[in-house]
Amino acid sequence: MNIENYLKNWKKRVDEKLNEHLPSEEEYPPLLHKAMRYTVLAGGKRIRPILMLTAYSLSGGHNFDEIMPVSSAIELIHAYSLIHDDLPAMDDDDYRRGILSSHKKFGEDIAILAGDALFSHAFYIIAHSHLKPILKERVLKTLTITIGNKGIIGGQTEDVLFDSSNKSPKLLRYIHSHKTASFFSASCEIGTILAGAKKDQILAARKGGLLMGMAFQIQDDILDVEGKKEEMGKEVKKDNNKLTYPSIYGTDFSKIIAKKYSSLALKQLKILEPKDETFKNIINFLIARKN
Ligand code: GRG
Repeated sequence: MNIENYLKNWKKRVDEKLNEHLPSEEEYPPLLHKAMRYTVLAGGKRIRPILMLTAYSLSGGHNFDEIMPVSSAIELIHAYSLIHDDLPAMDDDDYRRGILSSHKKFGEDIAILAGDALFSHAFYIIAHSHLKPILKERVLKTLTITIGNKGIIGGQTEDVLFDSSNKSPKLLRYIHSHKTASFFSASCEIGTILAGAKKDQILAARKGGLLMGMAFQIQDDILDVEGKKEEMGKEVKKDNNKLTYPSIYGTDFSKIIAKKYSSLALKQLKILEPKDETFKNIINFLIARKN
């Protein structure tokens, strides 16, 4: 399998759906809708929706039209987190996905509102999808725990509160597993739920996704040290004072830790792909990526 083509083909399909699911700029109020579309449609790897779709397909799901709204919702929530993460009160980033970040383009007020609107629109899309009520309920339970105080927001809270002077590996694991890996975990898990997979497959997707997300965030930390602005689409060396894997372990050992998480992830995900290597290829792609 050519993983680049696999990701490119899914990204195209995810992008088409996102374009459909987002409100048009003509709808009132136009500036809000312009800002919502701006960050979402600026690019991005669409890795979370693709993980959901891959887990769904490997678990025997085939009704993609029915489940695409959930993949759009996942990407809208991700875009919302990026907009808020870039704000001066958080990471203070001027660029995202190769263009000005939302608050630089539209001002902080509109960027905050665009993020908020993407968040609620994600749930609007799921509520109006044609999924069976029981599936909607299970998806919402997984998604809301993942993005809330016990998930991404909890992780981000500790991320903004502690800097690299705090050398606690436990705190670092909490931050990375919550602010980033939890969303990978939920994306994989939701794919299996939507396919009606068995309990052991759902659990494997949840655990494997979490381990993959850890490897992904460690690579993200490494790219902040070693990456190039042009490839990353945003400033690099921004995490100098942050609590990251390189700040505790250095970049070389961080690479070894990322590989370890990748192989642990693969062990879990093997249950979903006894004869397939899609997740294996995705993981290898993610830890070798340059953006
Ligand atoms: C409740 C979702 C939510 C957010 C509120 C702002 C915030 C709290 C959390 C920030 C979480 C965050 C942005 C973590 C960093 C994760 C990360 C490495 C993002 C980059 O993801 P990629 O590489 O980006 O998939 P693209 O642009 O390819 O989509």
